[in-house]
Amino acid sequence: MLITETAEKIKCMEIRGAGRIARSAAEALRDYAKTLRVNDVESFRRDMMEAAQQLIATRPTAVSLPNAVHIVIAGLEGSGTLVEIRNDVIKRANEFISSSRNAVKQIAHIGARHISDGDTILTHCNSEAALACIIEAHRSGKKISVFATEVRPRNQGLITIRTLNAAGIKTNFIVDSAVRSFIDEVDLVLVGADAVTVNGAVVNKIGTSQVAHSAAEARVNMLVAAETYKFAPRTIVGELITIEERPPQEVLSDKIRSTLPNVVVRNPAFDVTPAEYVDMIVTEVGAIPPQMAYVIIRDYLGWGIEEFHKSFEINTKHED
Ligand code: RUB
Repeated sequence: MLITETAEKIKCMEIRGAGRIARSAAEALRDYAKTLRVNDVESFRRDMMEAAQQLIATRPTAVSLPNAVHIVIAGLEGSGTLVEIRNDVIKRANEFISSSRNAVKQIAHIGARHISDGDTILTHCNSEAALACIIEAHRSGKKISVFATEVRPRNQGLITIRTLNAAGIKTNFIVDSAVRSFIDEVDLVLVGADAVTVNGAVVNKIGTSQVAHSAAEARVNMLVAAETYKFAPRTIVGELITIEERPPQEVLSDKIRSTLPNVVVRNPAFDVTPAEYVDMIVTEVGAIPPQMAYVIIRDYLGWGIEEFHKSFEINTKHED
């Protein structure tokens, strides 16, 4: 798929969910690298960098997107011929795509071990990683049932209930505001993530923090399923995750809004759940307490102390 086409599909959410967004960006860069007609390394680098920027700019919250893009283009600055550099991008993209798929499978096995026979699980939004854990627990013979939220305004809950229904898992479909009413019937909350910060805060679909709050009040454990490439390296240097605010038309039509001149619709797509509300984050390399997020960033995303210093210098320069 061409870069612009992929970028448009990510923006309008035809391609959505942090893992899928990351893989489709890697695929787009790979296909672009294959077909890019240039005669020299410099032009190849320039065009690839532009494509990378275009993809990263589509949605600001899912850290999986810039992480995937950086993994794919990491070899661009190295030395080599045009053929070598082109092949390097293609190889890295293919490696990322297959390791991302494997990560979800691995998370499913690890996450399923944290689900007990007889559990009722509440999930919010539509997370491939969270659903993989639930489906794996069901597949391994555990009798489980699910509460799935509607997820206003884009109704991702519908995708979730279709998947659970197809897997033969008993599911209760509830409106977002009914979470607290049903939380006493729930044994475990399990959601995905768009980003995990260095201090273990989880950024996920708007409403997740309310779910987490209800779970904490009712002493229900909260698990987050997140591949390591959803951890946000730049939060080490204090960078905040940008919360995407989407168009008001997703919430209220222009026709209705035009009759309400004093009303402003706010439509943030994500919110932040502090680490204290999260019991465990299930990654492909193991289930960790949120306080261990730094270890993932350092050991699995390769953000050593040099990167930290480089970024710190850049940040300080910006402040001057
Ligand atoms: C999707 C969302 C999902 C995470 C994790 O939001 O919040 O919970 O992206 O999903 P949107 P996955 O629908 O706005 O993209 O586990 O599939 O990566």
